[in-house]
Amino acid sequence: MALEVPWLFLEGLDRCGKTSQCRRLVSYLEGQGQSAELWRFPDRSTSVGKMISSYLLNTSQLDDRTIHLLFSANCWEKRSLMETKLKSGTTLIVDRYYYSGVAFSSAKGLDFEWCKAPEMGLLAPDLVVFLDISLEKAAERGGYGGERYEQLEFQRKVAQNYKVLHDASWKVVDACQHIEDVEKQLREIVLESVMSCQNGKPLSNLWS
Ligand code: Z5A
Repeated sequence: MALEVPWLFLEGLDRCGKTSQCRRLVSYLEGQGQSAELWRFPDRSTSVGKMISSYLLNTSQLDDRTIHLLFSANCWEKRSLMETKLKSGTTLIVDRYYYSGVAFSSAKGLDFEWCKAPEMGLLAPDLVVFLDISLEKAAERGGYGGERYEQLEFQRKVAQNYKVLHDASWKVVDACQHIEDVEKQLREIVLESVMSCQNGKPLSNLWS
């Protein structure tokens, strides 16, 4: 199946600016006459997403492996819609996806390979963009709220895991720049990706 639209996801530490930049990218693409949608994981609107949300808000407790599998299930329950959207020509700009699962769960001591296993077969993106920010800079952006993972020491471990997961295919953008400069760089990256998808690109699966 030939695919003519690119899709990508943004990763990074809490407060790196993913949500702001995903919104801006979608508006930009729509302004260019393209069909584009913003997705985010976790998607807290589904029944699985509600369990995740309550865990993140500290109103329920779950075993580390259980919550990891729920994050994974949250991606799986959206997989077929994702495929339908992409095949119908809608570019998806996704705020977090599977790398968050590995980076956050393994920060609790879970094995990387164990964390990756349930994600095998999810759709692989055309592009992973990592918004790079130091812990100190991120903390300056309003501080952390009350959610479970919003703690400096935990975020430090997550940052180390992202370094291990990082590979040459990732595009890294300095997220400490002015918000407009980050946006400009992201637009360039996305346009490059649109060009490289012009002759069609098959959908592929993760970790295959
Ligand atoms: N998680 C997991 O464990 N396993 C998984 O599989 C998945 C996720 C998918 C909830 O995610 C948690 O789920 C998350 C990982 C875990 N835990 N943490 N930490 P979430 O999506 O609900 O929350 P978040 O991803 O951490 O994002 P956030 O707090 O919404 O931050 P953000 O999207 O990166 O940033 P933002 O909202 O765009 O910006 C934050 C502030 O900075 C805001 O005031 C902006 O105006 C400001 N900002 C943005 N860019 C700039 C620049 N360039 N300069 C100055 N200020 C800026």
